[in-house]
Amino acid sequence: MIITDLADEVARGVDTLGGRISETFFEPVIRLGVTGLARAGKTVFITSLVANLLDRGRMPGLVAAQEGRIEAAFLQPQPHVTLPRFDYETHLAALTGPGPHWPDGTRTISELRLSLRVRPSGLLAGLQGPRTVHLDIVDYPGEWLLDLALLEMSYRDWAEDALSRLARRPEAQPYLDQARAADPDAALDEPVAQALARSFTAYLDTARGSGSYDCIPPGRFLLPGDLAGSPVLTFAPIPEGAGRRGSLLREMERRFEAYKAKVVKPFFHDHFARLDRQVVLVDALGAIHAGPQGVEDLRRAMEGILGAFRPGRNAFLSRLWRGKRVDRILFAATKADHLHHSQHGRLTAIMEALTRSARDRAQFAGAETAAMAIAALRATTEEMRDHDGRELPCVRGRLLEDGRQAAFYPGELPEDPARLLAPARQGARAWLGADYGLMRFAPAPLVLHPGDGPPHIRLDRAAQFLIGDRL
Ligand SMILES: Nc1nc2c(ncn2[C@@H]2O[C@H](COP(=O)(O)OP(=O)(O)OP(=O)(O)O)[C@@H](O)[C@H]2O)c(=O)[nH]1
Ligand SMILES: [Mg+2]
Repeated sequence: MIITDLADEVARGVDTLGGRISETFFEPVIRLGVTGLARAGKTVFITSLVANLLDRGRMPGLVAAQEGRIEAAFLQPQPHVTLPRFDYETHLAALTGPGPHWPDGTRTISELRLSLRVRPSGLLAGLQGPRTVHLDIVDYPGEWLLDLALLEMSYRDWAEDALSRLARRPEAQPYLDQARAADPDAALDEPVAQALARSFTAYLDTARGSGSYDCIPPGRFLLPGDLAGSPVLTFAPIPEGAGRRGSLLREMERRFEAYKAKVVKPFFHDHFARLDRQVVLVDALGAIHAGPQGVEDLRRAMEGILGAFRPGRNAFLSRLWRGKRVDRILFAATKADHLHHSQHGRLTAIMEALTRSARDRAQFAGAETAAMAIAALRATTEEMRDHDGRELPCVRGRLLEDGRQAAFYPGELPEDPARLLAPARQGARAWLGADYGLMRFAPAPLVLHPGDGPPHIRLDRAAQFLIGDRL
C-alpha cells in the first residue's frame, strides 16, 4: 500500500517537473477535462467548441479571438498515443452535414489536441512573436468521478448503500430478488457471480437509458471498454454474510478491492490528476423535466462529482494533486436552446444552486468557479406566441421524432431555485402547480458562412472562462 502511494507521488512529481520545464521553455499546454453524466452533452460540446475555435466568427466573447490575436488554429496528433482520439470529424459531419443528427453516445474516454497560434497581448505584444498554445481536450464520463468515493468504502459499506438505493427503484426488483436469493456464505460458484454482475449491470444500463439521474457506482460498469467480462467488473452488491474464505461474499469483496486498485486509481492517476481546467456539463433541464426525484438525484450526483475537486477530502487524491491542480471549474447547464433567452438567467441560478452546497463547503481549494447556461449547438430559434391573450416566450425547432417544425413553451422556471430544490430534497413526487415540458429537437440544417462555426449560445463565454486567460 505504502509503496504504491509513494510511487504515485514520485510519478506525479516527475510529471509536474516535466510539465513545468516544457511550459517554460517550449509551448504551453492546457489540459481541459470535459465531463458530465451520461447524455449531458459532452460530445456535442467538444465538437462545437473545436469547430468554433477553428472558425472563430461566432466567438466574440473569447477575448483573444475578438482582438484578432489568434492567427491560426489547427488539429494536431495528441500527445497520448494510447488514448482513443476524440472522433471530431465524424461528430462534426453528423451535426453539420446534410440531414444533421445528434452523434452517438460515447463508449470511452478520448482526447483531442487543438493548437492555437496566438499573438501576445499588452506589454509583450511588440516584443514577442506569436507562440503556440496547445489545448488538449479530454472527454470522460462523470460517472467515473463518482467512483472516487469507493476508495474510502469497504465492499460492505458500498453493498449496503447500493442495496438501499436499489430498494427505492421498482425497476431494480429483479436484481434485488436475485441478490437476496444468493447465499453469501456459499462457496464461490463463478456462474453465480457472473449472473449477479450481469443482472446488476443490466439494471444500471436500464436506469441510464431511462434517464435516471441516480448514479450508483461503479461507473465503469456502464462503459466497460476492454475490461468487459473481466473479474474486476464481475461483482455486485449482495447482503451481509460471515465472509469466510472462498465464499461468494469474500470473492465479491476481493473483486471490489481490485476494481479500486486497477480501475479507479489508474484513471485518477493517469488522466484526472493531469487536468488544468474542467468543465462539468449538466442536463439540468432534463432533470427538472424528470421531476423532483430527478433534481434531487442530480444534486447528489453533482455533490459526488464535485467531491473529486476537493483534494483535502481524499488522501489518495491529495497526494496526486500535490503541486498542481485544476484551477478553474465551469458548471454549465447545457441545451439552453430549449428555453427562450428570457429564462436563461433562471437556469443559471438553478445551476448555481445545484452546486452551491458543494462549493460552499470546499471552495475547491482556491479554484475559480463559474456557472453558466449554454447551448453548444443551437437547434432552435426564438419567437413570442399568443396564447389565451398572453404572450409566451417560445422556441421553435425541428422535432426529433418526426422532423416537423414546432414552437414550444417549456413552462416558466421559478426565479428562486429553492422552489425546485427544496421540494426535491423533501422527496416530493411531483412539482406543485407547475409543469416543465421538454421537447427534443433535431439539429437544424445549417448554411455556414466562411469563417463561422456552428451556432451556439454562450460557448464563447465558456471558452473565455476556461482558456481565455492563457491565450
Ligand atoms: N438542443 C440541444 N440539444 C443538445 C445539445 N447538446 C446536446 N444535446 C442533446 O443531448 C444529447 C446528448 O448529447 P451528447 O453530446 O451526445 O452527450 P454526451 O454527454 O456525450 O453523452 P454520452 O456520450 O452518452 O455520455 C444529444 O443527442 C442531443 O439530443 C445542445 O446544445 N442543444
Ligand atoms: Mg459522448
